[in-house]
Amino acid sequence: MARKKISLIGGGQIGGVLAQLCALRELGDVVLFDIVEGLPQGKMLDIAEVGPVDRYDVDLKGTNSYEDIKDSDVVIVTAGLPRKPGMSRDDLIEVNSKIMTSVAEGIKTYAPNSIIIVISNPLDAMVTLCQKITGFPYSRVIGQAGVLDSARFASFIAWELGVSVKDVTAMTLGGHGDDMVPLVRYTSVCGIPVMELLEQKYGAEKAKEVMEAMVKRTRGAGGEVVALLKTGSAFYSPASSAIAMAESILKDQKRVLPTCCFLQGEFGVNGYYVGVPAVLGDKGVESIIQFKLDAEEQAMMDKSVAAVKGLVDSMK
Ligand code: TXD
Repeated sequence: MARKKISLIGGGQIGGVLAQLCALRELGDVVLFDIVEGLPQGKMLDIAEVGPVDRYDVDLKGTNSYEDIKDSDVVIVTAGLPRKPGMSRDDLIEVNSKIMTSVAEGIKTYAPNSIIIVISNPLDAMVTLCQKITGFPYSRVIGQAGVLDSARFASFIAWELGVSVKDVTAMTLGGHGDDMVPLVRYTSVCGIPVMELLEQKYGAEKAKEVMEAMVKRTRGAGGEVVALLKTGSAFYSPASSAIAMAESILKDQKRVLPTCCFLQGEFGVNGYYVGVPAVLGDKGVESIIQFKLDAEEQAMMDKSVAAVKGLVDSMK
């Protein structure tokens, strides 16, 4: 079997961690592209030189030339500016749209058969733009947000209940913005609905308050990290989250992961990229998992989708 090839567009904070994770897991050969001369070459040399210690053996190349991404199976895009304290993700749209336009053209020309995972913000708008410019099928252009948003929600629940983060399953839907939809009803600890456990601990009324606080913290979790770092945004967690998606695609694992997907009627959304659970395999999005939302959940979803629409329509 030929080795897989992963190209990473953007060699900044997230790009560097992505490259290291690809190497550590030997997902395939890796190309790191950036417009800054020397940056991707330096990072890849640094990661390559520790292969004998970490015991990975893959080809790692840093480049400033799109030609090097040819024959990629998966391309992960982080090119674009991150937030600074006080900024919303949407404030990045103008500058990152220009960057995404050139990146998507590069991928279209040199890696026309690849599956693209976009990470750059504002996420839902950048995925939309990337699909539009490449013209790739919707199933081959997706975005990472939900794996991370769900992991943040699961972390808060585990810390609150004093249980292992490994045993919490949580899910968020919707856009990657302040209106994202953490789905309390489908969140569980080892299969037990989370509200049942919180009610045992606190009684019904306080349990509701505690959950509301965790939902709020999840919605603002990206900003919480930005406020602490002051110079940029989260990078370890978005990288790991995108790698889970890439691995499911490269190994055809068919994992069900919250993914920013193009919807055509699912959850009442038509013609927009929004976060929903999807089966990820070697064809990209192989199916979207649908289920019933109650009235309150649907209202939150509609609000989140309205925010995505507003932003995406502003690009037209
Ligand atoms: O979960 C999520 N989706 C996210 C997204 C979570 C956190 C941060 N997220 C967003 O990812 C963030 O708001 C940014 O838009 C991207 C990348 O974040 P990162 O922290 O990696 O930003 P850096 O360190 O500034 O790196 C960006 C790199 C930098 O090296 C630039 O030189 C490069 O992008 N860049 C380009 N690369 C290729 N082509 C072009 N045109 C280009 N312009 C800049």
